[in-house]
Amino acid sequence: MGGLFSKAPPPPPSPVKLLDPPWRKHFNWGNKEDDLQYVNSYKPQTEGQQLRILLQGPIGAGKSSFINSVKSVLQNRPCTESPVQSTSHSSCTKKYKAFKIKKGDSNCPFVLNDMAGLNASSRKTRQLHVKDVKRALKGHIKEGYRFNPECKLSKDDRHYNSSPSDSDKVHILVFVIDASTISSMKQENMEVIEDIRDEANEMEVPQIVIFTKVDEACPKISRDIRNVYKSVSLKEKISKFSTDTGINIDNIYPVKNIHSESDLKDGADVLILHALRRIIERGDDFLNKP
Ligand SMILES: Nc1nc2c(ncn2[C@@H]2O[C@H](COP(=O)(O)OP(=O)(O)OP(=O)(O)O)[C@@H](O)[C@H]2O)c(=O)[nH]1
Ligand SMILES: [Mg+2]
Repeated sequence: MGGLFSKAPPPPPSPVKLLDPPWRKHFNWGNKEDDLQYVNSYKPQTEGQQLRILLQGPIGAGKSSFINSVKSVLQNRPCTESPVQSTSHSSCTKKYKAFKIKKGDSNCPFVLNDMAGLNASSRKTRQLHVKDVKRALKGHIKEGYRFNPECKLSKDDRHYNSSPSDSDKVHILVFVIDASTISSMKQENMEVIEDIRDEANEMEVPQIVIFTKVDEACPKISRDIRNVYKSVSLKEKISKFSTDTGINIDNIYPVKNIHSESDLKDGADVLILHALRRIIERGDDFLNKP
């Protein structure tokens, strides 16, 4: 048996607890039908107006996957229309493209604009990226423009829209952030996000944050997506991001993007729809501002 000075065995690691009740008090897993009804019946006040949602975020954060997820949930089958990357060296999405969603014989009155992931490789590319985003926010970039990390869109380019309509302008900016790598996110990326926020704030364009890959960020969520608002580690990541950026925690929505038929049934669909509804509501508030 152990002598007087023998060491006691270390205590077993304490099991990671889940929060009970979940930290986001007013989230209801039963609201899917209500959110679906809101999104499907949404119509801007002005006839013919289009609500434009612009996605922004680091390379590989899941911007294109989020667009596919929205389409998957609204069409009730997995969709892979926006190309998704398999390596994370450079942005897979190179062109400015607005994704429409079919509704009966026409399209939903909102579009999701995909663009190249933010390029933080040098000070110059960071500044150019912010300038491109500013032009996108103002509606100056035409569909199909291929982003060039070496120069911003020139006013002489055939893709420069010199007289944007209200529908060409961006009404809500969505930052897409990878929850699984946020702890090691480069300071340069945070700085670009701040610069883009400054431009959006100047134009009073509202902003929302989507935290993707929550399944990879916490094993408890990987096991059951319904633990998303019970995970202590995810709550800490979201709170820290909110403090660092000044973005209110109520404007940050965790999601797992839809990749398969089963994601459409296990609760990932509920999170995507909830985030989409909030995006549309905030964008619509901006459209209706006096
Ligand atoms: N596990 C998991 N993987 C995801 C999720 N969202 C995206 N991914 C994966 O992350 C990788 C990058 O996703 P993309 O949608 O291409 O990211 P992006 O932001 O559009 O990237 P760029 O266009 O290159 O800037 C792909 O392999 C996706 O399958 C998620 O919620 N969970
Ligand atoms: Mg992409």
